[in-house]
Amino acid sequence: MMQLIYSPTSPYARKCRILVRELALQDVVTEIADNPFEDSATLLQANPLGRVPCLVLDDGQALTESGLISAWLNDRAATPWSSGWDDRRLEALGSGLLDLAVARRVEMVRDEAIYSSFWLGRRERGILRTLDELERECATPVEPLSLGGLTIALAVDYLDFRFPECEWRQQRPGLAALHGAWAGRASFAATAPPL
Ligand SMILES: N[C@@H](CCC(=O)N[C@@H](CS)C(=O)NCC(=O)O)C(=O)O
Repeated sequence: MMQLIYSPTSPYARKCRILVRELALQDVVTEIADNPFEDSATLLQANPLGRVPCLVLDDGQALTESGLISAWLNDRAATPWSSGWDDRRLEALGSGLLDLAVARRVEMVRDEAIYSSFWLGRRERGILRTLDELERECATPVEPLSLGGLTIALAVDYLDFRFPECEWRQQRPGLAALHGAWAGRASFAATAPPL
């Protein structure tokens, strides 16, 4: 049985947990909850980076990075999602949006004395530019059940989770529709971060 080490608030880990459910891999992947900031022996032994998600394979090898784990899981599914270069391009943009949102959050929870308005502003501008670009991409509807579609939906959902004041839906009906398609799915609800 493969082991997926995750934390309940990690959007990167959530992507892998959703794939386990959507691709019907629950019989071959078991989930192990962990808090990466506690540096548990289980996590550090599997992943020297000290980050989640981490997928420990049956032979003991471990995969890090949500994109790699997702591609691995998709390859093992009986009915994989189709994923070409265009989807990978969108997946990378969605992952980048997530990276900016997580970096903005990290900057915000620092002690105010060392908090950087330069980095905060830089992250915010990047988030807005990427949201606008993704909205243009949605002019041709993005397939929700794709690695790109899922990653984008998770990135905007993370904005709702950490920055509820962010009105990303305004003027972005395409992105709102993509998020809406995921919001109604059982796998999305089952993996939602705790409030
Ligand atoms: N690029 C990585 C990012 C993973 C990541 O940053 N995970 C966070 C949780 S959201 C973590 O484990 N942070 C602990 C740390 O950075 O020390 C991926 O796609 O898996």
